[in-house]
Amino acid sequence: MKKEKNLISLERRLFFEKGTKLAAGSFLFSGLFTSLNAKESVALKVPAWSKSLGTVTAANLYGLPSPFEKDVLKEIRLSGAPKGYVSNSIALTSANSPISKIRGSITPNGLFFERNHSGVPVIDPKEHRLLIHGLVKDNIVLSMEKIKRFPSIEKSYFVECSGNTGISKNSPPDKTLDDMYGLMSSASWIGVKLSVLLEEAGIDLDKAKYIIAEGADGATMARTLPISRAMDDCMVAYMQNGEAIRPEQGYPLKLIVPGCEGNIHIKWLRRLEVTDTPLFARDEVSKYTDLFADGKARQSTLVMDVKSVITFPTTGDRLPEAGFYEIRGLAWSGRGKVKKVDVSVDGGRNWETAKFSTDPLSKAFVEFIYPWIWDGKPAVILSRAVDESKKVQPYFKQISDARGFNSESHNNAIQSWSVNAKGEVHNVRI
Ligand SMILES: Nc1nc2c(c(=O)[nH]1)N[C@H]1C(S)=C(S)[C@@H](COP(=O)(O)O)O[C@H]1N2
Ligand SMILES: [Mo]
Repeated sequence: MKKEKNLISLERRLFFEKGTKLAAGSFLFSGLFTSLNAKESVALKVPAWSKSLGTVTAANLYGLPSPFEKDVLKEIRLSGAPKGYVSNSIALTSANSPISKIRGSITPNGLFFERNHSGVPVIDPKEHRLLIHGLVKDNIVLSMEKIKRFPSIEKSYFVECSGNTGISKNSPPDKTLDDMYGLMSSASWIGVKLSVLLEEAGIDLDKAKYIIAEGADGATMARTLPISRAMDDCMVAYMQNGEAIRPEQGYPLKLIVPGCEGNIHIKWLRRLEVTDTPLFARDEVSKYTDLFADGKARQSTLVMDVKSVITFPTTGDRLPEAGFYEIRGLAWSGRGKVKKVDVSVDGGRNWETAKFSTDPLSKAFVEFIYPWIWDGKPAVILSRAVDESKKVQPYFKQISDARGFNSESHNNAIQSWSVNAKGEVHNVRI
């Protein structure tokens, strides 16, 4: 039978790839496939939708997902606004991406996470301007039309809020993957390199040390960027996964600072000032700093360190039976490409290297996959990423030993999930 042939070759592949000492000829996937064979007849039924006309194409001029996917939505977290923020509505603050329900290295635009300090402004691109001034030869004011006439590039980069997976004293057993990891997303951006625009304005590279970037929203959010980074891989983006940047992500213009904390990706970008001193804005001296146990705070952490998380199976999932499962997850690093991801299914005693679904790109998400035969016994599964700068993802204890529990941001710890004998998956900290 064809199915059994596939089964055997899949099993062999697994056997040789993993080099495990499985008894030759054992049916690793038998549970999975025989149950299908028994329940479903070989001849396919002709369903109702094969016997009638579909809906009118023009009924939906902006494509939407299948109505059967309607629970795949962003989620507003009821944490309220952080202290010190002017916000009269929870909806003004943030929405998590449903990480557990999507796959791969790109986040669909409609499911990209949101973090807004004063809501989402509605900006007319015809009226929007970008001012470049300060330590430049000429102050320049650019319309969107002019910006789009500069040579452009396309790059995939992740954006992760520094508060993603916030540090907390207790392992939060009730917290799900989406609760903890939903403040991150990844897209393919098209825009102009920031260095091209700064050079156009005639940046004075002898004096310039920083760029202050400011948004056009009610928060006029502003951050300071070191000049070395500004002249490296930053971009001023106007397209997100092939269409105009979504209003929630900064329409019509977003500053991309690859690999750095979400907060410095200024949305609704309207001003770039070349300076020799940092701005010391609220969001770089009060928020987005890391408060250590001794009361001292680290500022300008900026880079998001190497991190990974298993996205299947995860909290809320229930494995229906013992047998074959593909463990999968996401890995990323603000310092370049992810070099490898190791997976352990025994609480970190033994590790094996996972495969990638696609080639890792610098400062972008990559999906890792790892074949697993669950024996039906309790297990603790975890992943650990290493990047090309040789940084290794730490255990939570290493982070809390160094920093204590005061800081909320920049937690890139290893995440573990436990699977009990019933196949139920929970959040555990080991
Ligand atoms: N102008 C402006 N830029 C902003 C913000 C904002 O409120 N206003 N929020 C910042 C924060 S804290 C994060 S994490 C990212 C979130 O980007 P996203 O909403 O496109 O996912 O945008 C950053 N840029
Ligand atoms: Mo953020």
